[in-house]
Amino acid sequence: MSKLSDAEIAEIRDHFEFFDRNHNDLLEEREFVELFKILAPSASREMAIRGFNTIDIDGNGGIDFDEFLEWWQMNWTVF
Ligand SMILES: [Ca+2]
Ligand SMILES: [Ca+2]
Repeated sequence: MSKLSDAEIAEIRDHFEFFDRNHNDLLEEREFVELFKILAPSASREMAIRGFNTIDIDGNGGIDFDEFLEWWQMNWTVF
């Protein structure tokens, strides 16, 4: 985690906020599916949902910024 500079974190935060369409500081499943479609256009909806469930570590139905940051640092690996 500490490997990221403030500028990098700010950039990731921008991505997060861009996809957080309803601005509740969580990426819900439908928001994540949209993000995933852009990152991995050939991936199926099932893959996106599987990824969502993996990234939502605390299982509260949304990806918060900490969860997002962790995932981002794994280079979007989920499967
Ligand atoms: Ca949201
Ligand atoms: Ca969560």
